[in-house]
Amino acid sequence: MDLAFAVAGLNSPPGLRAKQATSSTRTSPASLPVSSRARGHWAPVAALGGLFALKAAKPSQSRGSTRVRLAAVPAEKPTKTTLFTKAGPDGSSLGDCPFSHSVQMALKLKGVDYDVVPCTADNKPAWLVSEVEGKMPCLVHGGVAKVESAEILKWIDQEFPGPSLAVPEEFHEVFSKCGLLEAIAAYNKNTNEEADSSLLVNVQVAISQLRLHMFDLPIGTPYMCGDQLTLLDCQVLPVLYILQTVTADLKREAALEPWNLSELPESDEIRDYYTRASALPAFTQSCYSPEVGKWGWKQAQNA
Ligand SMILES: N[C@@H](CCC(=O)N[C@@H](CS)C(=O)NCC(=O)O)C(=O)O
Repeated sequence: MDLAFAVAGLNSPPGLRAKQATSSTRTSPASLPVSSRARGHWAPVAALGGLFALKAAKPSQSRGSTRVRLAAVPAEKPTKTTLFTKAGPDGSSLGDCPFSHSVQMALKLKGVDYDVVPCTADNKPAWLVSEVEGKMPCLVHGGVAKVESAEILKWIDQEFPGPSLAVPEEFHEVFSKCGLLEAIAAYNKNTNEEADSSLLVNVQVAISQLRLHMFDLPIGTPYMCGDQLTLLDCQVLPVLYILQTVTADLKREAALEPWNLSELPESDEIRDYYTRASALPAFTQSCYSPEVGKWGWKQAQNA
């Protein structure tokens, strides 16, 4: 059974209202003002050529035009290519999972026809539990069930025709080394004012690592590895989506000052990258809703 799932679509990319900057020049890190809030922690950021906190547009809450085809939990392992993933608060909608978001992006870039099956802890099919310890995301294809998103992503690239999503060897460690997911997770979970500035700086340092990576590419390179999206973009964008659609709400609820890419100058490489890449259908059509994202991170705060 297919359950249509659609989040009301806006034209702008999820979480960023800013006009796309098309400048062919790099933003000069040295020329940018430093956040008064983060000034005390500025040294490591400056050393990385970081550029933060120019007060630009306030973080927005715009939503992606999501279209994910959801199916009910089947008892048997499906024959159709199917992604088993965390369910949202109602137990049947698409849950917040950046790893599944990455997997869906890769499937869409390959043009794969697939179903998504959101599962709760209580309704995972027996084979999922016995075969892969109930781990999700789990992609089933051709009777094989794969878990661990990094492995699933490589598998998708090898298994399906369509554009190569391979990440050049020299960029294999960009995502794991930048520590973006870990930094955003720690920042999102924090509700303590004293710790917030340094956790924010960690997020900004991780973003700086990505910016430095982009600085090494020819000027005007649109994506993380070149002119086409690769698995690296599939990993980075779902994490930036969290920062852009969930973090500010969490911070306001905790009476903390919010920060996200919208605080950066419009010509900032990573802000510009997110504006550009998050407008692509493979991204917007695989987003869970910001409300579901907030629900997930509130749970993480209380865990
Ligand atoms: N290292 C794993 C992490 C997967 C993960 O953390 N999945 C979470 C959501 S983001 C999940 O599905 N939790 C629900 C469950 O396991 O029942 C991967 O990369 O696939």
